[in-house]
Amino acid sequence: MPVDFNGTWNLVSNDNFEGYMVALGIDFATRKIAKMLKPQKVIKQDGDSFHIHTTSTFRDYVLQFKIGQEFEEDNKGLDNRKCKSLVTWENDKLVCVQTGEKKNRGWTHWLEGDDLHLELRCENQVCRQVFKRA
Ligand code: VLP
Repeated sequence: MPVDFNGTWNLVSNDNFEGYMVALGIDFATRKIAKMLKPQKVIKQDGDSFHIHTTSTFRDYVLQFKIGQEFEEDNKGLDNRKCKSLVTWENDKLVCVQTGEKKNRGWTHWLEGDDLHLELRCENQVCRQVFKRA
């Protein structure tokens, strides 16, 4: 059975989001707002096609991709830097490498018990987020 990420997920913890945002060059005023947010993720998975909608009261971000197919990502409303992104399976983890101006940029999603985990990486910073089903 492949892992099934489908569902609506609410953020319950957000470790070192500040460090991750600083590494991305997000300005102070935006960081102050962003760290108060409790974003929700709506994930639609159909085979190897994914649609991940991250919503919040401040900004939304939509990401659509197919496993193994590199695409241009604009990061609009985040740091607005374009990068080339590639998502692959590493065992049961969804691993994204975001190649561009920022070194070591990417993220990993996985399920652990009933929780959705997301690790966000940029340069030497790692942010760890945990989501629970809405
Ligand atoms: C920018 C950094 C906060 C902070 C300012 C705006 C969207 C995996 C992947 C799918 C992400 C989320 C990245 C969040 C980086 C914020 C607005 C917060 C709400 O998720 O699920 O794109 O990369």
